[in-house]
Amino acid sequence: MADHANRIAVVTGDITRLDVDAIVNAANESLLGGGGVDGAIHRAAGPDLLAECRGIGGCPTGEARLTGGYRLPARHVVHTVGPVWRGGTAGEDVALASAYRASFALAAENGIRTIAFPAISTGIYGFPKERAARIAIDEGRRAAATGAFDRILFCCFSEADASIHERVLQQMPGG
Ligand code: AR6
Repeated sequence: MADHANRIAVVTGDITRLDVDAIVNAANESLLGGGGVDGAIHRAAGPDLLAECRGIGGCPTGEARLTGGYRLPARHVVHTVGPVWRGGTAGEDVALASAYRASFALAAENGIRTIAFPAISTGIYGFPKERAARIAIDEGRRAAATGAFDRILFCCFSEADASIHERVLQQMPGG
């Protein structure tokens, strides 16, 4: 168990630079691009990514879809859609956990062993950062415990976000 838990790490930086089997995109239900990390991933991957996304026809909140990585160092992109924060009583926690769980499941089905996540829903969608980090790391621990992954990275865009994740990771031992 401890061995699997040690496969989880928090890193700071631009997720589009990571050389992993898959990076996760915090997309919207259209899968046709947007701002934030979604915009950065589409810019770095190039137009072929959007072309493949067009053929998918969208993704409901809490689900995930797989594409190629094109010009990214990552071979694949797992596109998932987190919830828009509406105050916390509209099922946001369950929807966010579902986005992580669906991403891990899709990755495992496709033989992806190294995966990096951005802090889904915590930017434009307004989900409180620490609450989201608890859900992300809880789901990361469940996925690590299956043994399906060699490396699970939580890629934060700022040092401040990374310290929140580090703190949560240390507060929640075991799993
Ligand atoms: N690498 C890593 N993390 C990043 C990067 C990057 N290059 N760029 C931003 N972040 P957001 P959401 C962080 O807003 O809240 C889009 O328009 C950012 O600091 O990208 O799920 C979609 O199309 C934050 O911590 O995603 C949707 O419409 C985290 O990524 C909507 O935004 C998520 O912020 C989704 O909103």
